[in-house]
Amino acid sequence: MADLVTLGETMVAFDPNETGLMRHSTLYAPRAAGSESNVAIGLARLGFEAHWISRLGKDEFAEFLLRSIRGEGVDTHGVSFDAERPTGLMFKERLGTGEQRVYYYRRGSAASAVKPEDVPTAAITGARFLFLSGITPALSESARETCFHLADLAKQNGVQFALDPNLRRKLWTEEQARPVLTALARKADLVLTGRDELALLGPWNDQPTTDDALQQMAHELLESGVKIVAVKDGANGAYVFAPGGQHYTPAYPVTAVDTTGAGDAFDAGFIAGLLENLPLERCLYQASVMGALATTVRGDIEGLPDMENLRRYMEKPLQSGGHNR
Ligand code: KDG
Repeated sequence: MADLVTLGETMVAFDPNETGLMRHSTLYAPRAAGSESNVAIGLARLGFEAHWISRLGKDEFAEFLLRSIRGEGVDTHGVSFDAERPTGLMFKERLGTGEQRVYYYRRGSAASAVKPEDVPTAAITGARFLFLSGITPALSESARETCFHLADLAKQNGVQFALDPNLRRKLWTEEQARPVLTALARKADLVLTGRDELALLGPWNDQPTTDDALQQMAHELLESGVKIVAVKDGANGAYVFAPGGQHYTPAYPVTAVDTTGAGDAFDAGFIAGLLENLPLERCLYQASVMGALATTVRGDIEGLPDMENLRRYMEKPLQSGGHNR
């Protein structure tokens, strides 16, 4: 039985070796980039059984992604191949100011054509957790339909459904995203959201700028049937809300070099805590340590720890972002 099954698009991300406008970039490192495979890798590194389902083109990029993800110990047997459509790609641009931009080449990709029949039912019903991000329903009608189908399948079979809205403004607008994410969140047992994305999960127009507004929104989600709401607020820390109470943790001190993938690492850390039956406060702390560690290294997953190191960092926090001696 897989501890976690997830479905989503992973692209080859071309990461430039130098900073500056893309037009001047001559050297790129390819990396696997996909929120859902990041979560699966995060769990696999901690020793859990994670299964990633997707569609890839019949191309060399697909081979690169399979090798990268499988090489991390993630089960990829649910991946199917499309001879007509390519594997999605993205390019990163790292400006000298520290600003990062991404350019997607994923429209019409193999993964965007995913449909409910592509996912073996047993892969979902035999897992402890289903993880979906709000990126997948933004890819196409059939991808959206697949997300709702999987969420229903999870619910009917007692599989815990975890959702991260992961808003991607290059894929859809907030107006397009809100009804879809709100409906999907109503089916979730666990919502893992950025503070700035929380308002998209209900009929709220404004972001929760005050703690009262944050609590109010989280409680409304709990009243709608969600069992746990975890809220990520970057350097300001993170919160968890559940019917039994709420907790806050300050951000774990690290020197961040690349924040991409931090949210996925947080999700993996939190779900790992639930899989281990840790108290919610401990799940939150573990998640925040995972999220912080992911930022210490360039790339989405390169900074993710194994269980031994995660425990070490949890027991002995780094000194003000520096290194332990
Ligand atoms: O969370 C990091 C991912 O978002 C990124 O690596 C690629 O999944 C991705 C996306 O759709 O932007």
